[in-house]
Formats: sequence, structure tokens, C-alpha cells
Amino acid sequence: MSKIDEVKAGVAAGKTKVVPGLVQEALNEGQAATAILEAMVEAMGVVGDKFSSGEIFVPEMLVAGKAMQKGVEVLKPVLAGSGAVSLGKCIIGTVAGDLHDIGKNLVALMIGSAGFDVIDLGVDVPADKFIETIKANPDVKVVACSALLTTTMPAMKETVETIKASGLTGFKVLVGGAPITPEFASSIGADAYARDAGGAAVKAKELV
Ligand code: B1M
Repeated sequence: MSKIDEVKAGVAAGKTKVVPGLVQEALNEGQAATAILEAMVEAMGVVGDKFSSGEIFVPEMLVAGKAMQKGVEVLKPVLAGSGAVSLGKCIIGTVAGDLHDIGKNLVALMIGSAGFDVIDLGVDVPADKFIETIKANPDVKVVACSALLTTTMPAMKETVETIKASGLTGFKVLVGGAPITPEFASSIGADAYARDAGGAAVKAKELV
């Protein structure tokens, strides 16, 4: 089994203690950080499929998520850029009712690497919290909302609509997450949509 396959298997099995070492070994072998990250994302896909088919349950999904987060910690210094240029502030959060943060954290990492100062509000962020943070940071350039559940798409709609109706200006709203489509993004009034973390960084730069 290749080192990358070992990382993938370790994440899927939720081996939180073993994964960081495997990721480091894969890096030492000369594997690209992006390829290792891709393998971990694929592992989460396997975990999601097993959850859907009833083969595993929430605790296994949770521990796999933790294993991925531990692996990402090792990749962070390699994935993160110099951050020498400042493009302004970006407020990011996962919308109300949604506890998924692995993808949001990757988006925050890539947007930060692109040169933004990231204010991460975490998960389960109500629309009011976004508004409060925008008011406290009137120079914010991008507000980024993530949602991972079809059931929290209405919360994303409410968040974007509340931000747009607030009359606050000077920034753009970027949305994304597995169930979000470009059509949904434009239907709720978002300024931009990105499919993945790399795309979110590119889009955020285009928006300023
Ligand atoms: Co959850 N979960 N989960 N889960 N979970 C999914 C999302 C699911 C698809 C699994 C499945 O059934 N196959 C399913 C959603 C189904 C649906 O809505 N149609 C699901 C479910 C049902 C649930 C619960 C309801 C389960 C339950 O309790 N019965 C529950 C909900 C809890 C809640 O939020 N209220 C739940 C809970 C959890 C855990 C807490 C156990 C854990 C999360 C741990 C954590 O995040 N810290 C978890 C996990 C790990 C998953 C899966 C397995 C993996 C998610 C992940 O991290 N993927 C997931 C299955 C899957 O994804 N295939 C699943 C890797 C990550 C890098 O990808 O997050 O998609 P992703 O992020 C990508 C893009 O989406 C995009 O870029 C990222 C990186 O490239 N992106 C953006 C994300 N945000 C963006 C923002 C942008 C732009 C791009 O701009 C701002």
C-alpha cells in the first residue's frame, strides 16, 4: 500500500493518533500536500457513503473527521502561503444548525493563504452573528458562508438575505459547501459561489 493510500485508510478508519505521522511520512517521501489532502477528502467520501448505507454511524463519522483534522494540521504549514500581501478581512462561518467545519476550515486556510485576514466565527453561526461581526469590522471585504447539509440550505438563504437586507455595504458574499450549487447561490442573492477551497480563494481574490 502506498503512503497516500495508508493516509486515506487511516482517515477512513478514524485513526487520529496514526494519521499525523502518516501524513508527515508522505510529505517526507515527496508527495504533494495537495495530493495528500485530496486523499483525505476521498476518505471522507468513503465515510459518507458508509454512513448513508448504514454500515457506520455518527461516532465513526465524527472520529474520521477528527483524524482528517489532525492530518490537515500537519499539512497547514505547507499549504499556507507567506501571507505577505494583505487583501483585507474575510469573515467566515458555517451557517446556523450546521456543525460541519472541516471544509470551512480548509476554505479559511486557503483564503488566509491568499492574503486575507480571516475572522473565523466557527460553526452553527446565526445570521445575527454575521451581522454583528460585519458591523464590528466595517472594512471587511468578503463574507463567506458554508453549509454542508441540505437541511441547512434555508439557514444559508436566511443568512445571505439578512446580510443583504441590512443595508451594510463594502463587501461581497461568497457561499459554498457540498449541497450548494451556483444556481442556489444566485437564487439567494449571494455575490459568488465556489465549489472547493482552492476555488474559494480564487473567487475571494476576484471579488476585491
Ligand atoms: Co455529517 N453529513 N452529519 N458529520 N458528514 C454529511 C455532510 C453527509 C453527506 C453524510 C452522508 O449522509 N453521506 C450527510 C448530509 C446529507 C445531506 O444533507 N443531504 C451528513 C449528515 C446527514 C449528518 C448528520 C445529520 C448525521 C446525524 O446526526 N444523523 C449530522 C448533522 C450535524 C449538524 O451539522 N447539525 C452530521 C454530523 C457529522 C459529524 C459531526 C459527525 C461530522 C462533522 C465533523 C466536523 O466537520 N468537524 C460529519 C462528517 C465528518 C461528515 C462527512 C462524512 C464528511 C464531511 C467532510 O468533512 N468532508 C460528510 C460526507 C461527505 O462529505 N462525503 C457528512 C470533507 C471536506 C473537506 O469536504 O466539507 O464538502 P466539504 O468541504 C469542501 C466543499 O464542500 C467546499 O470546499 C471544501 C474543501 O474543498 N466548501 C466550500 C465547503 N464550504 C465552503 C464554503 C465556500 C466555498 C466552498 O465558500 C464560502
